[in-house]
Amino acid sequence: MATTTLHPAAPAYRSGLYEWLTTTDHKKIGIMYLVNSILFFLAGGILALVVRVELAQPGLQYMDEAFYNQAFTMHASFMLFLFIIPILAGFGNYVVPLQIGAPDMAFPRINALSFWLLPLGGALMASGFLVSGGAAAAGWTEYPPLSGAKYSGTGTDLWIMGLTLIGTSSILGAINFLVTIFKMRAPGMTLFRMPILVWTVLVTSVLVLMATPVLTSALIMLFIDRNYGGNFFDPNQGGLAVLYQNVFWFYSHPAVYIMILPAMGIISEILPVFARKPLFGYKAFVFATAGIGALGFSVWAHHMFTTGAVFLPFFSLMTFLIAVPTGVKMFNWIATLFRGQLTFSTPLLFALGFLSLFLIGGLNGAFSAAVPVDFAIHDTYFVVAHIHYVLFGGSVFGVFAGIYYWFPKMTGRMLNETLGKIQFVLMFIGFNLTFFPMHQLGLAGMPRRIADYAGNAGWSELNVAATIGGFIIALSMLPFFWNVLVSLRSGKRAGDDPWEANTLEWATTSPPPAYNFDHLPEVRSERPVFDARHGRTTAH
Ligand code: HAS
Ligand code: CU
Repeated sequence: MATTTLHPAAPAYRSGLYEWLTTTDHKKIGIMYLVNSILFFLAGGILALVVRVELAQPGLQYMDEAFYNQAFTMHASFMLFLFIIPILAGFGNYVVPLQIGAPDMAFPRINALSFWLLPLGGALMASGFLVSGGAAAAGWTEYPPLSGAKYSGTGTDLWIMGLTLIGTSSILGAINFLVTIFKMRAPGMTLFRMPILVWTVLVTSVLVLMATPVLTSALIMLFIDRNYGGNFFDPNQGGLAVLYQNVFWFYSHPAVYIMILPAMGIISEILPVFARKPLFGYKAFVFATAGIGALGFSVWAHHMFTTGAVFLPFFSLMTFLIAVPTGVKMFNWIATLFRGQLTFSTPLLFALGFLSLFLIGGLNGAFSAAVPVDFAIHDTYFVVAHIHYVLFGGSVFGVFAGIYYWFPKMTGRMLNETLGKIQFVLMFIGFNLTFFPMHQLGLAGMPRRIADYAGNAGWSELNVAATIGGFIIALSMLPFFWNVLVSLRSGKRAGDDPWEANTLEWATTSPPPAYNFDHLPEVRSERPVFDARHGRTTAH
């Protein structure tokens, strides 16, 4: 087998805390992304429990409305901006250079900067809890006038500054991914031989590059309005409140695909390995991903149907259209599983969880694309059900699938399968108990973002169920953390390629050396490691 030799002399290895704080190694940075994101997942989860405890019964029991508003605002802000987006970037960081046979990211120091902006931005945002008036409280969308100077305090300024840093981190990361993917692929790794995860990170990076600066501009306008007497969004001074919504959603709708595409990439890596088949319809999958990315810029106003300020037929049609490429992917995933030799290891279970739950979330999104339906469910718990089925059922299940899949590569140790399955079952049950009833609550008219509701509204039982479910989800994290701790010390040795997988990261040691590969197998298809294992050397 022909091989390509890369960086035979890796630099001397420093150890300890100093190494982590100063590293520019994409693998260490990737792991720091994951750890930082999981910490914010915990913080966001605690805030979610605060919200669920308050909502379990009618009346106000444990807090006032002002604190409740901070709790759900910071819950969503942590989960979206400091957990899901960065953890997917973390997987990209760790896995993409390995999968394309590169020694590191194109700009390793900028990569380190992208990471360090995250804890900094997160700390700024979270410090709102310490100032008088408390943290940001106008919802994760921070619509004016609620987020204007009249109705909110320093916490909102801290939120704006924190999010600007987080956005900068995303933009720098996107440039880094794009240059890495276009310029640093190993010999033979043509674009159409790249693993699907790399494709999803590529399209996601384009979305970040085009959308995130627009968010930054919305934040800067809001900041000017709040602090320097700008009147961008104040109708009394000739401004326009819906301008903020337009600019915000021009970012935030593409952002929901920033939050799902890499998770789709993760499960597209996992399903073929555990079904022992190639991914069905590789090229269709690539074009569907690009199609979702492109269409993603023409649907933002489905968040503003009820404002009366957008052209309904156009945005409704485009929103329906975006279900088509996603449907193509659904078909491909199911066809990949069809007649495969399935091994029900934990990564596959989480990937199947993704498939079933994202399907529900996607479909109820498609319901909301119908304008009359949206008028009925807008700002109700139905939307809360939708966002959790796509973001938790989709992205978070995808993230855990990825953790169980790549943990052996990152650490050299396997995670325990029994504990993994216990986590999956608890999380799956807890998730559905929490969020399925929210469809019904929404249809029964329960608004989102309220701390209190009438006892005779008929919403009490379903709210109790949702709160119990929330605690089961929290419980499901215990076997996970236990599993990670025990496995790090004494987990079974993984070897280079424990899953008999297809892509290049499995062709090096676990964990890989500083510059990733001593030599690379020849790349003649999108499954180079499979080819090497089966002695295939001819192109197909
Ligand atoms: Fe969404 C609101 C529509 C995907 C996240 N979404 C949100 C919010 C978030 C979010 C966070 O049109 C709330 C923001 C807030 O705080 O206010 N969403 C869609 C549609 C899709 C979709 C059509 N959303 C996502 C993903 C997210 C995400 C992915 C994050 C990861 N969403 C909406 C709408 C609202 C909304 C309205 C506003 C609601 C309101 O009033 O506030 C699609 O991308 C989903 C496509 C996937 C599928 C499933 C698989 C496809 C198959 C093919 C066949 C299906 C067809 C459709 C042909 C559809 C199997 C059949 C049609 C039927 C009606 C059954
Ligand atoms: Cu949207």
